[in-house]
Amino acid sequence: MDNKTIIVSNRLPLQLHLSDGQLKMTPSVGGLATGMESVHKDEEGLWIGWSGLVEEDLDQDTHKEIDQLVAKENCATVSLTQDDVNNFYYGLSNRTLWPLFHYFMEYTEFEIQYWESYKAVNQKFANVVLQHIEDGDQIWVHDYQLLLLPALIRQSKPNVSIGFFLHIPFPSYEIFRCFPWREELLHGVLGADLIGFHTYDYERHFLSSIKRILRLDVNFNEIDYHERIVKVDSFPMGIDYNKFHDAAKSHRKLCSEERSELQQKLDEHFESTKDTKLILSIDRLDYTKGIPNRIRAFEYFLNKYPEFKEKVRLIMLSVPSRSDVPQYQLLKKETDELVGRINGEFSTVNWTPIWYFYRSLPFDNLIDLYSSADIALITPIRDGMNLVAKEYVATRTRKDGVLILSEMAGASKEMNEAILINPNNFEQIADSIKSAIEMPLEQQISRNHLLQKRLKRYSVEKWAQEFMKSLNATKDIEKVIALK
Ligand code: GDG
Repeated sequence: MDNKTIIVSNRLPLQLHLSDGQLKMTPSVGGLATGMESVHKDEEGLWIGWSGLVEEDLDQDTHKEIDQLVAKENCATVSLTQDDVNNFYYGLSNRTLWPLFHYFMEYTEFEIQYWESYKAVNQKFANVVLQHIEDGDQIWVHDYQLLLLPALIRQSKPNVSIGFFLHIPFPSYEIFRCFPWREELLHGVLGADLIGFHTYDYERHFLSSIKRILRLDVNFNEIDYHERIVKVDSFPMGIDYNKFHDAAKSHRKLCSEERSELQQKLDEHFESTKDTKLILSIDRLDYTKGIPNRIRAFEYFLNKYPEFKEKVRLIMLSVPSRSDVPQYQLLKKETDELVGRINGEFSTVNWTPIWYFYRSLPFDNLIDLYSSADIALITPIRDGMNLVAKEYVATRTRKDGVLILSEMAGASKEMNEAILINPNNFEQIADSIKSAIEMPLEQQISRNHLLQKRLKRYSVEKWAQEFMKSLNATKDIEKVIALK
């Protein structure tokens, strides 16, 4: 039998819901799920992850039903208890590693029970992987929830090839060194043959921690580790360019009856206020995304350039996220208050400066928003990559529109033609909004032309292929070492 590829991530590329004892399955819409499609579509391939349901809510029959349902999609589940979810997922993953790796030291909690649970849950993932794995298989592990998994797999199966990709930033040594179990975490990920990051900077920070904490020899981007070579590289994640571009194109052609309710509302808005520019932001409601900063910068813009009152509107889609974590609840409150205060202060009979949606929208509505916006204002304080910036550009079928993007997002490294800003500099953001509104059409087109060309070439499928190609190449390095 041919060697197979096993993908492992915290969540599966499908969502399971249990309502009134009935099990429902829907595909995930996220970038990871679409990106990995090309790797996963292989008949022999397998995707392992948590179903999103906790053991306490499932009886034996439902367990079986879940296994059968997901098996049809070439998936297998890791079963988690409520306690695992509290300590591993909401605990070490989202109250420790997430804030720490995004430089939010003040939000970072170092709790021993979180760490114990993180180790135990990584072991649960390893146990499921080990049930399915055979010598010669390749495994691609994803993200910060599973940093210990590569070493746990390698201990039992030294002859498989393991890749690891981190979707969030890897912080500088000075930040990473604060993590109490830093050596164990690094040894965990070094179980992989290939470790990938979105940008060269994250790669550099990782290698610096490897050298300074573990005192290992690093030769350019290769780590000499227990008679193995571990390769480290950057693979900036792309998007499914054609999916976004084509959706926006066919969307434009829809007749008025076929247009979604949101699009009709947007159409009405444009009919009544022809000169009003629409500025869009889309993100999960997360403190890393710089949402309050963005709203304050918009307020600053309205005060600094009052001639744009009634001529511009900020439309913000904030997708609910991790609402069990206190900082997310506080952020929700702060955002509601800021939007309320600014709308209260600036609104006129004909104009509300901010339209704010706190929900997730279907894909078609997302396309409505992307294609209606003159400007995208994306201002994270830290962001591993930021796919929204890329998706906005991909939907510009006429090549008009301006992207204002934080230089703290990994995406900024490949999107030099955007207006790059420091998310903490309100004055710069305000001036950028003005420049974006006034940017001549030819300049918008020439910038988007270059951006689109790059996004089309380095799509998410290409990203996955490049990673797998590089993982396969590590097998050749091993052969050379064995010959020596
Ligand atoms: C992490 C890292 C890195 C958003 N709202 C809706 C919706 N979305 C989709 C977007 C986009 C995705 O969710 C968000 O991706 P981002 O990259 O912007 O952000 P994170 O969720 O924080 O992702 C990030 C990423 O991993 C990949 O490595 O870029 O830095 O933090 O695809 O389109 N989709 C639908 N409805 C919505 O309301 N259907």
